[in-house]
Amino acid sequence: MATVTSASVAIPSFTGLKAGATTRTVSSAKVSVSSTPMVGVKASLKELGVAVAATAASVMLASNAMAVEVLLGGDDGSLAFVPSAISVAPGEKITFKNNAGFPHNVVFVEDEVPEGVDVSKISMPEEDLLNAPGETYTVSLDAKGTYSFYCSPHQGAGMVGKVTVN
Ligand SMILES: [Cu+2]
Repeated sequence: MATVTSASVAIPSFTGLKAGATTRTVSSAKVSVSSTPMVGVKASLKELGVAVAATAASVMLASNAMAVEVLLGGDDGSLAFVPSAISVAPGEKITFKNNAGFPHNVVFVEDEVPEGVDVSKISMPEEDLLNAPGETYTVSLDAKGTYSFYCSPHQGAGMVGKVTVN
């Protein structure tokens, strides 16, 4: 379901954590710790809903049918997914491409995906990173609904995004 096109590199500190705790436990802890600062980001994303919908529509028109590309890092050096909100059809390919400010990764939030979706099957491992320019991570989502995701190195800087499958 999810593929990384080229080798990614592990952060040594995370490798150490894995020895004493399961990956799932580490991941859950990170999500709950960061949930409070993310509230502001979510609110502002909602306010931008109209503009974001227009952006997503133009992205779909500009790219091949059944494929959407999201840049990791803005051309201006901003730590963001560009665009940060997209809409796709079930099964449509979403390709995240390293653009600037890397390393980046793509991790889906456990309690912010449709019910029954296993985030470990659609996320990159938190300790894996896309390090080189143009590296990609491609995923397709089958269950309809809204999914939240973030880049683990830059989540604190607001590098979060949303995809709606409909
Ligand atoms: Cu990032």
